[in-house]
Amino acid sequence: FSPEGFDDTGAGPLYVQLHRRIAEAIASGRLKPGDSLPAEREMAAMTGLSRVTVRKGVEALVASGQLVQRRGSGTFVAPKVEKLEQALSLLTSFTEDMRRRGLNSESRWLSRALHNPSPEEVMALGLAADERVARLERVRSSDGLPLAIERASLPQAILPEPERVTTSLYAELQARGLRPVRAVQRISAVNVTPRDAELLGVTAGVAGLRIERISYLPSGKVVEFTRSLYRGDAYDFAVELKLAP
Ligand code: 16G
Repeated sequence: FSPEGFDDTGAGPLYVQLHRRIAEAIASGRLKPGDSLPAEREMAAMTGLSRVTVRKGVEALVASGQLVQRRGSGTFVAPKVEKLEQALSLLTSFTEDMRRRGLNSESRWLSRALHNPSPEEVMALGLAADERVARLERVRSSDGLPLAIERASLPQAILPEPERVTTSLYAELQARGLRPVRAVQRISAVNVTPRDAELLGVTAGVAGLRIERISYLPSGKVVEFTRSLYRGDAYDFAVELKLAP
């Protein structure tokens, strides 16, 4: 970042010139995914631009997803994210989906324990009066890239020892003869909250996909009520449509 080349004689507003310069550095590979950018104050000193101009230029790159801002740690070049296409009509688990693509899957556990259920969980899971709920909360990643936050709730009767789930919930259910065979899923658009943005390594406010899944045993008993937040920049959900009868 040098002061040379910024001019106010027709090359567009100064913040646009800065935006273009950073975008070019990313495109040419001079700035690489994960590289950190100097603080706003330093960039202003290096370029001779005002802090307001620097902020506007950086904000535009954050909005377009080329830079990522993390509270307390600074501004970085966004990691390269290849979009994953995910079929919507198959009842598969995260681990299975990643394995099918030849990718590894990792979980960072946030919590894994039995709790007293919330009214929402009682309704979704159809819990008995004094039944507790197993809650599994984790960040799901592949090759170090966080892709989704998952908050799964299961009746205690289905998963009495949540701490036994180490890698795959569905593998554990399968081993206990309780693998779900049917599920309903709802997808909605959200803006990622600051807390979730921190967990996913994205900028607060970017687009995310909230997915709710309720899955069932052949008997009709509910197995899980899971709320997931998928990165909007990492997922494409695809479904096959048939002609209405
Ligand atoms: C998927 C499911 C989630 C399930 C999890 C089990 C969606 C939106 N959600 O992520 O409901 O609990 O897989 O994954 O697809 P695991 O067997 O790898 O733990």
